[in-house]
Amino acid sequence: MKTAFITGATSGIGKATAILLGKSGYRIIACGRRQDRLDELKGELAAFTEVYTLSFDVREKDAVFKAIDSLPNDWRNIDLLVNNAGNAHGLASIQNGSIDDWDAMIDINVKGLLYVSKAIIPNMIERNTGHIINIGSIAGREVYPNGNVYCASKYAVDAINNGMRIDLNEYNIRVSQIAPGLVETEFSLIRFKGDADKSAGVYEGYDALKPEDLADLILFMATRPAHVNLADVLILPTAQANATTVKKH
Ligand code: NDP
Ligand code: 8X3
Repeated sequence: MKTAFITGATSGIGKATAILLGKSGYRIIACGRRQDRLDELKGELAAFTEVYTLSFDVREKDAVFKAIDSLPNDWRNIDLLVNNAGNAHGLASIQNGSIDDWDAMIDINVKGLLYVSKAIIPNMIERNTGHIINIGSIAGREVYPNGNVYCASKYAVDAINNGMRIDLNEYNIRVSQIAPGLVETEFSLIRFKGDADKSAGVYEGYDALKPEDLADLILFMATRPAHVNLADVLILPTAQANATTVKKH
C-alpha cells in the first residue's frame, strides 16, 4: 500500500485529499498544527486506512525535521508528498501591507514547503521513486491588485516546482504542480482574519471549486502510470476566466 504525506490536512484541500486518498488505497500521514482536527480525521478514516498524524508548524525548521525524523520505520517510505499547507494573510496594497503578514506568507508558503521537501526527498532519492505534488495557485501565474506578496509566494512555488522537477529528474521522482483558482475553503477566512462575512462574499454569486474537486485531481495525477507526469495543471471554476474575471449569476 502506498503512503501519502499531506501537509495542511486539517482543512480545505488537504483534508479532502486525505479523505479521498485514504478511501482509495493510500495510507496517510496527515499534518497540520491543529491536533484535534488531525485526530478527527484519523477517526473518520479509521474504517478505510491507517492514518499517522504529525502536528507541527511548517515555519519552524527544527520542528519540521524533528516531526519527520520521528516517523516510525514502517512510515518512512513516502510515495507521495502533497505540499499543500499555506494561506494568504491579508489583501492589501504594497504600501499598506503588514510586514507580519508578509513574513507569514513567505515563511509558510515558501520556506515551509522547502523544509518539508528537504526532509522527505532524501528517502525518495534513496528509493529511486516518488511523487511530489506542489499546490501553487493562479496567483503564481498572474499578479492581481493587492495580491503582491501572496502572489510572490506562489510564483516562488512555481519556480521551486520547476527546479525540483529538473534536479530530481535523474532519480525517477515525479514533480507536479497544481495551480487552482477560487476554491471554497477556510482560505478567505484566514486571509480576512476571521471576518466571516467578507470571506463568504468571495464565494457568492457563482460556483467556486470545492476542495473535493482538487482531491479528485490529486488522486488522478497520483494514479497515472509511472511513465506519465501531469506536470502542471491550472484548474479553475468554470465561472472564472483568469485571476480577476469571475462571471456572477
Ligand atoms: P485552508 O485555510 O482551508 O487550509 C490551509 C491548511 O494549511 C490548513 O490545514 C492549515 O493547518 C495549514 N497551514 C497553514 N499554516 C500552517 C503552518 N504554519 N504550519 C502548518 N500547516 C499550516 O486553505 P486551502 O485548503 O484553500 O489552502 C491549501 C493550499 O491551497 C494553500 O497552499 C493555498 O495557498 C492553496 N490555494 C488555495 C486556493 C483557494 O482559493 N482556496 C486557490 C489556490 C491555491 P493548521 O491551521 O491546522 O496548521
Ligand atoms: C488562492 C486563489 O485568487 O485568492 O490562491 O489568489 S486567489
